[in-house]
Amino acid sequence: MKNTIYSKRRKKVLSQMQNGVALVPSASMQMRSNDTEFPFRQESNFYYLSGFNEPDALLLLSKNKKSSKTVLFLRKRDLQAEMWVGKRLGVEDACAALGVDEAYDIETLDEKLGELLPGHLNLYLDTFSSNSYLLRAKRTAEKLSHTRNVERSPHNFIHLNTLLEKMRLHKEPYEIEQIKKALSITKQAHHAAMAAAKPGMKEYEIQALIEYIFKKHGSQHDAYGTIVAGGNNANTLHYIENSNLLNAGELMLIDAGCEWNCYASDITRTSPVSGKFSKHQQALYEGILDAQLKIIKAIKPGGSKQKLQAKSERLLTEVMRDLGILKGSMDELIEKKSFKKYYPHGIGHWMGLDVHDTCPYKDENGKDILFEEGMVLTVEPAIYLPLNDPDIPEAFRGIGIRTEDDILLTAKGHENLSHDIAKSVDEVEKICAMDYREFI
Ligand SMILES: [Mn+2]
Repeated sequence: MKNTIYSKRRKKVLSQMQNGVALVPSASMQMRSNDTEFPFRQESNFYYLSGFNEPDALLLLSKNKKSSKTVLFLRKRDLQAEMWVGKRLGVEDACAALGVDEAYDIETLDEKLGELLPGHLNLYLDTFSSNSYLLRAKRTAEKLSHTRNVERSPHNFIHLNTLLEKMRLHKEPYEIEQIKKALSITKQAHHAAMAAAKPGMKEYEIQALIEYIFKKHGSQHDAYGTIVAGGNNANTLHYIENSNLLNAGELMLIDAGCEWNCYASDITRTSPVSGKFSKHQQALYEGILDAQLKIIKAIKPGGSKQKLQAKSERLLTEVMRDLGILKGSMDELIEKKSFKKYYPHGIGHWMGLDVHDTCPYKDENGKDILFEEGMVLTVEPAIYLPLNDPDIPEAFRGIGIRTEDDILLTAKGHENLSHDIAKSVDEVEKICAMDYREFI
């Protein structure tokens, strides 16, 4: 079943290729310090086409008039190395396990490329990458181009990512399932965090609880660096220090999501450290939430992220004007983009194998990509009001609020995949009053 998904995707890539060879390298282990390494995370495009989770591999798809085939280069079995760092699939079992036509030891790459590249015109690869396998393939292609007895060899470089990014934009049912599974764990973590937070705790204690729940439920990785930001720290957009105190009366912004089989979840919630929103916090929170609900409601096939952006700018400007944070007429505030000072980022992004999925927002003609069934995007309106900004009414200074959900485009509209993560003031305050152990 699993292999069917990947082999279907490989066939789809092949069907869009002219005469040529496509090369997709895996990730490799990265050194953290001296001889210790970062945890391994597979390269998304490689995983998308292979489902194979080992480092030091390369997928090759080739197509010419005569035939097309898929080839995987991977590490050979090595009992000594496997005793130290774990089992390898190995060359012998690769074809049966992964459904590729041929498999070879990655150490024979240069030699095999010398045989596999001739007879093809195009090389499909990440043209911007400095991946060592891709550089070696380019060198082999260059050498072949100087060899007179080879009838022809690849000399056109085509950016493969463009093709893959378009494919990844439309999620298959299997992919939606993985995102839903990731979200079911992320939900527990957010609820536990809301319930556990108390004045006097450190932000990293909440981070530890969130990441404990991710791991406890079998998530292999956090989809991105967890943000736990108390009070004014929420106004630092990518605050990952998480080392300050959570203070009574302040809000706590948490942006955290786990991965499931390399698929991301991306959720932000803002909750009161002491368990109850203050009047001003609630007014701002409900303004942003109301805007978010209206934006989500507008999501349906035919829409676009750019339209949602414009809608979010208007709605959040209204919120800030109503609360006296921005002053002036709506038209003037929109015209001058006054909202940018307190809402400086986009309304959302594609999500999938990457938390910020590398799918296009504009097509080849520069036109906005229109929403279609199967696309997944986040919706994350926010207002950040720094403590040291004298233009902001004093009661609102030091408050930063963001609310983020993951939305699936359906045939007629949308499905909020994270609809069951507490969000209204009542729901959030109810969770805050609970015992966090109920969510572990
Ligand atoms: Mn996001």
